[in-house]
Amino acid sequence: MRNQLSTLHKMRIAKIIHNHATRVRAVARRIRKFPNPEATAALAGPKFITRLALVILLLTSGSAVAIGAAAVKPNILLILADDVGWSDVGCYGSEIQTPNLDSLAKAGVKFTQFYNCARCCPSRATLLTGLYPQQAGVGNMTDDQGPARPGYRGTLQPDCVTLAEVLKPAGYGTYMVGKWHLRNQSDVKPTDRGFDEFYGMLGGYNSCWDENPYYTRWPKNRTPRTYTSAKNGRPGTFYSTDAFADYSLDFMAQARSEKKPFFLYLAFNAAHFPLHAPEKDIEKYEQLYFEKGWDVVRAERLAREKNLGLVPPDLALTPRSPVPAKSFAKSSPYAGKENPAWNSLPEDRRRDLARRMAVYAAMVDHMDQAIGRVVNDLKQHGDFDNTLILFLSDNGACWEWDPLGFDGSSGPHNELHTGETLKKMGGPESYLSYGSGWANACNTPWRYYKHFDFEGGTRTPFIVHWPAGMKAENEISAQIGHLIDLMPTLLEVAGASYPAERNGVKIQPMEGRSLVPAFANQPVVRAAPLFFEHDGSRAVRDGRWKLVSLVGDAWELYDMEADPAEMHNLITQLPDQAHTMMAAWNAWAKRCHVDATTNPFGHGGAEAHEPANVSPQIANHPLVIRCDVTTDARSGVVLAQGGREYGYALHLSEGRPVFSVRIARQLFAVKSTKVVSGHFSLEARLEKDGKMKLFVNGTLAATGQASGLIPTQPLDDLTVGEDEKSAVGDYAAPNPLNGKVDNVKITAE
Ligand SMILES: [Ca+2]
Ligand SMILES: [Ca+2]
Repeated sequence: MRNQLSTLHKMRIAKIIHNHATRVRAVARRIRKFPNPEATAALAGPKFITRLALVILLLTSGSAVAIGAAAVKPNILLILADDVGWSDVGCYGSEIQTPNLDSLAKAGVKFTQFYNCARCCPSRATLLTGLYPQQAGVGNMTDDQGPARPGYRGTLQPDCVTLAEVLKPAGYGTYMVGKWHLRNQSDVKPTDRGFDEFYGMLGGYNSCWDENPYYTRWPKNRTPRTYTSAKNGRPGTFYSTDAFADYSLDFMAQARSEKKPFFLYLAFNAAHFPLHAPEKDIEKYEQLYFEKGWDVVRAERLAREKNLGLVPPDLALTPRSPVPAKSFAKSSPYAGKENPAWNSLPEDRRRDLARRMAVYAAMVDHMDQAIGRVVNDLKQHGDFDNTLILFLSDNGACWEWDPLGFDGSSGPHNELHTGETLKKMGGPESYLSYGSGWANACNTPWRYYKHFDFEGGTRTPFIVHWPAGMKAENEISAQIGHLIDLMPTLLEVAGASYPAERNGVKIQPMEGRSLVPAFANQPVVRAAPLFFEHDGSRAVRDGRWKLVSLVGDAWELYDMEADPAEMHNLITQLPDQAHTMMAAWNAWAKRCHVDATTNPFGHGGAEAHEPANVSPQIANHPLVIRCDVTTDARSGVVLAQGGREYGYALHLSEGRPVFSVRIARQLFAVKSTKVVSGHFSLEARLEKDGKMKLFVNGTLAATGQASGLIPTQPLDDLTVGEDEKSAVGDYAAPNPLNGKVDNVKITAE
């Protein structure tokens, strides 16, 4: 790949987001008023549910008593999947084999209307704190958007507590395994927020095959397990999902030896990109997806969902979801159009896409195998009955960034794999996503995807299993619930209390309601609607009604009982209902630091990027960076791409040019011996073996050695004359240069 960038401009792309609420209200006043339908109570669900034979044997009458029947505090196993869609688990209609989750559901409860927060970081913040993401300070990703936007600081704020922090004083051993994704520059780790032990990935996503440097053990003085990483394209003994199961068993053993009940937060990175899975699991699915394609898979999943009683029997298959014209997708020929029909694609493309989906399915399948190992361990030690097991996903399936998926790093680059190279997809040398066509299928029957507040983004499978605390037989609950409910639920089952303050700072009150009554098929009474905002998308769910908008778009209103797939917008028919919900959303936004209208970064943060023509794709490429500089300044950034984790920068320090490279947080810098000023040219090279060279006016001025090429596409875009957001080099960002930079040319070979 050759990727050149010769003209540079400022990266900030101002986004003007129109809030149509005012206009809608004006229209509303001109329309004849319809009677305002009675808002239904939280327990009201689709009528078809009542046709199911539900066998619920309470230990005694009333859920509180049922809880009390568990004389010993239950263990709590909270399992979170990553980017797994609503219909990806077998018991939610999938063809993917998940026998372990299916058997938990068979002896437990499946919720059909449970919500997350549409994206990795906000969902994790809410799950752990019981607050809306913006209240916890993580309304977007891990970028710190500054004190003017307190809802978007990128890490948990001082005025909230985590599940681990509340369960620990109640006598629990608190353990986390898996993906954290809740740290910005403050670098807060799980062990800083109440967890006794941690093993996993502090960041958002990376290889499932290479342990180093992406997976770490905290506290630092613990002896980690030893695995071998992939070599020469062949897997070693490390595969993240298996390692997570290993450490889960270790931590459960630790709790037993300390005679404590445990809280284990097991946050898989399956099935987030890069899609990586063992070949034997991929093989189960490759031919199946080639033969069926996403259109047949969508139809079959919907049929199974109807048979399982998860959706109304008359629900029609929605049209294929659109490819949002957003971020990298802006340069895609599919942007703004529906996903293409499977049969419209040529055979080689269908083979490539079938393999992508097979790797994804294999990740889900293998996650289920790992859950099976944990469940078996509980059974072997007699802990299975009194362990409350909860399973859900942090957001809907991921569309990034068009129907063909990407390769190499999150971005617009796609490779059509054919013949023998197909077999390498999913292995250690591959880095791929499966795209919006398959994501659409994984969210069947809902519309849209991860990022969005339509149901495809926010509705999660939710399975609850706890033989000692509730007796349920393949029960389905249509009660509406949300991640905010986990905090009060787990407090209740653990007999723990919500503190008034943490480290002397007053804590915000919980937003959710305990789901314990729902475990006993009793209503959860909810005083307020549920609210959503992410990346400017917005939603309100209030009983049967849902108000929702795409970013910068007008509100739409849906009757979720009659139209759960959000197909028939009632906003003009029911203006009063819409108006009431808009006002509620606005009041919530004001109360909870929610700001959907402006984003100083102009994009969605750590997982999002500006359009493809802005920053070169540099992952694993030798680099040649050239430019002309005119300045009398002694310090400042000439250019930078990336930040504190990965990237490169050319900058001046005490009048001397410096070439800095950052790889997995480690800084490699070479500094010219000569002082420069006035007009001069710079050229920096990062070579295949990690050798660094810096030329000033065509003369070699410094050499050094980095650990290799930059292995991943940096999160921060290329900026000239300063280093936006986090700093690559040994200076405080943005460190602007007072001068002129011309003729920037970056070659990624
Ligand atoms: Ca996710
Ligand atoms: Ca930066």
